[in-house]
Amino acid sequence: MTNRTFPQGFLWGTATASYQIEGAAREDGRGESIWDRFSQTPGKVVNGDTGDVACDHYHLYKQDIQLMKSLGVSAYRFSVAWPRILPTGTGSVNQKGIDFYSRVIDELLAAGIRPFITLYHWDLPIELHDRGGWTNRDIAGWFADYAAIVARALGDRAQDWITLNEPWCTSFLGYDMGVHAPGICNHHLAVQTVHNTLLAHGAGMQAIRAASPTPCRVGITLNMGYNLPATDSEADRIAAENAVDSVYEWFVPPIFAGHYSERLLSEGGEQQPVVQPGDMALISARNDFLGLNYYSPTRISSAGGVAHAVRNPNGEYTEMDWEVEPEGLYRILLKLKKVTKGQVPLYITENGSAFLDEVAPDGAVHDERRAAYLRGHLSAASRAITDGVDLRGYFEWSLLDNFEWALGYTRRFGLVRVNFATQERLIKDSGHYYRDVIAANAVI
Ligand code: IFM
Repeated sequence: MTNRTFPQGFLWGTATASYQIEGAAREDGRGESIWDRFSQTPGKVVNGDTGDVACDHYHLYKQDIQLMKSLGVSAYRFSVAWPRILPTGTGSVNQKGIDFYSRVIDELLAAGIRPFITLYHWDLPIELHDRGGWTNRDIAGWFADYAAIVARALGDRAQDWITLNEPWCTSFLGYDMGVHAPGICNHHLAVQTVHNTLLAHGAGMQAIRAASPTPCRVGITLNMGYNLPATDSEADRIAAENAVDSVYEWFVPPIFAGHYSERLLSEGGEQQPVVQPGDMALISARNDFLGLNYYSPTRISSAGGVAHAVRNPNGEYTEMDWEVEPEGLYRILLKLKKVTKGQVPLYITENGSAFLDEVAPDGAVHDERRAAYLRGHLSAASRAITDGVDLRGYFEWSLLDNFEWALGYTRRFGLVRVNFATQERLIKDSGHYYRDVIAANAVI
């Protein structure tokens, strides 16, 4: 393998999530989710946007899968909407919901694309929220029951499962900062939510393995950046090394070492998760892989004597105001290799960029910056593999422009442009670039 070529069998994927693309919010028995409620609450989402229609993928899934096939992707990461399967979160199953995902899987397999299913990408049934949502530890059981139903129904054809997407966001954006559904601002509840998401992950893994009719692999997806020094100074280097990375600290030690980070607990004062006997064993059960969502590093400065995050005055930033810096991806991959003792295969389950795309007079989208972002991050991934990281696949975020949560439709991440008025799709130049990368199995 040269430095730019990927191993044989490396998976080239794209990623999406149910609420961000499906639409059909009230169709075929789907129940209400916390994101339906949140987006319909005035002032919560830019322009009052909602996922009611989104990319209308619920109806256009065949076309979207054909688009993926034309790009040559070998894997697709998508999420199942809990309220399509169990409209009130627990109890009776909505067969039409199962049937939809069953059709998606059949279509994927016919196109030669391997499904990676995320069971929770933020659309919690509203009835479960009314029962305390993620702050209620019973959610571990509710989630495990739901996961078993899906694994039993689809596990004959899908073998790769991700329990939760970015539980840090569920916990802190949803329950501490209140900028995501359900929009609560209570740090103590957020800390307990961390623990409950971890419990749900452990219980979910058990349930999926027990219910799947075929052997399967189960993991979780965590969003992680990397603390890089703001300057070359020794003081900044030390400050960056010592700065807390909240996602890493809250989730990696419990899952891979069976305990919470001493540092977080000692800094947390009275804000501690309530842990019951047996919890940590459940949480730290074997993972078949770990999914990493990487977008950007954090720059740490020691100026003024206190380590703090700063902007990089020389950096390039995306429309999310996230710095473009592939070195952070390389470093976090190496760090994860070390912490998992090289024994847990890794997937990059999301990586991508939002830019202000325009359709040019020639009818194309010349998004050179997105293609350059991809090239830089794929080079970093390739370097990490050369340095011994067991990286098995890369899922670009995202296949389609879609509903970017509280920012509504104002940020476009897609390799494929979506005209939200007509639902027309148009492969951007970055999509063509990705197609060529896949064909070469190398960064080009
Ligand atoms: O759109 C989100 C996705 O749902 C989760 N990871 C980050 C993406 C970009 O913000």
